[in-house]
Amino acid sequence: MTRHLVALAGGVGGAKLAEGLAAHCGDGLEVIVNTGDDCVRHGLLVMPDHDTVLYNLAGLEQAVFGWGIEGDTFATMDQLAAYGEETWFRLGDRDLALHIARTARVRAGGRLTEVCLGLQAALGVASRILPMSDDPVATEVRTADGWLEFQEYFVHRRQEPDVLELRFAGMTAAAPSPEVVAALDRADAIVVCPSNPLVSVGPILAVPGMRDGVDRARARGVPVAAVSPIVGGRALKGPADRMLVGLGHEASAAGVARLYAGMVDVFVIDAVDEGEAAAVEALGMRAVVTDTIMGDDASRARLAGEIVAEVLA
Ligand code: FO1
Repeated sequence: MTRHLVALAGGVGGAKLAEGLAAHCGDGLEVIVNTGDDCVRHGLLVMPDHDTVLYNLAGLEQAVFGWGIEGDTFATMDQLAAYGEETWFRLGDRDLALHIARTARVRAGGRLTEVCLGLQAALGVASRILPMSDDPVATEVRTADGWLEFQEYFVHRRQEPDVLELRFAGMTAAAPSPEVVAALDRADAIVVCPSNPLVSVGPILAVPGMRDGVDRARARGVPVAAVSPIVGGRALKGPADRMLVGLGHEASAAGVARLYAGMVDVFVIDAVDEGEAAAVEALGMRAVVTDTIMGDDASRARLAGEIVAEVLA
C-alpha cells in the first residue's frame, strides 16, 4: 500500500529535501509549497518556490543557485533590457516557457493547482507539488524604506535591508486548495523542510485552515517531523538567520524548534548543533541529530531516508 508523505517547502533548501523524499516516496509524496514569493514579471505569473521544487524533482535545477534551469540562456532578458524593461529578476529563456504556459492557462480560466499539476506531469514528475492556495497571497516585508514586495527585498535589494515586520497580503481571504486538504487528510506523515520558518513555512501555516489540517492529522496519530534550516547559528542559504534575530527570535536550531513547538514531534538538527538537542527535547519534541547538509543527490537521499525511517516506520 502506498504511504503518503506530505512535505511543506519553500525554495532551494526545501526543494533539495523534497528531491530526496521523492527518491524514497515517488508518487506517494505531495509537496505543499509557499506561494507568498510569487510575483508578476513582464505580465507573467512567476512562482519561484513551486518552480524551484519542480525543477529539482524534474532533475533540471541549476546546480549553483538551486533555482532556474541548468544551462539556461538569457537572450530574452537582454532583449527586454534593450527595450528599457527592468531585468533585475533574471528569467532564463527556457524558464520563461513555464511562466508563459502557466499564465496562459490561468488566464484561460484554469485553476492554479490544476494548471501546476498539468505542467508537472508534462515534465514527468511523479510526486505532486501543490501551491498552498489557489488564492493570491503576497509576502511583504517592512524595512526602513517602508513595505517592500518580497522579490524587491530578496533579489533587487539582495536581502540587505533589515526586516522590521512581515505581512501576508490576501491571507485572510485565502483557503487551502481541495488538493491540499485531501493531501493532509490522507497523510501518513508530514515533513517540514529546512526552509525559512518565517517567510517560507510561515505563510503556508498561516493559510486559514492549514494548521487545522496539520492538527487533524496529528490527532489521528500522524507524526510531524521538521528539519532545522539553521546550522551552527547560520542559515544555509538566504536571510533566515538575520530575519529571525530582527523579528525577536533566536537564530539557532532550538530557536526554530521553538517556533514549531506544539506542532512537531521529531526535530532534526545538524551534528554541529548536538549541544542544542536537550533544549529541543525540552520543547516536547524528539531531537534527531545527523548530517543535514545536502550537497549532492546522495546526501539529499540519505537525509530523506533517515527522516522517512523516523516517520514512516
Ligand atoms: N533569485 C535571485 O537571487 N536572483 C534572481 O534573479 C532570481 C530569479 C528567479 C527567477 C525564477 C525563479 O523561480 C526564482 C528566481 N530567483 C532568483 C530565486 C527566488 O527569488 C528565491 O529563491 C525565492 O523566492 C526564495 O525562496
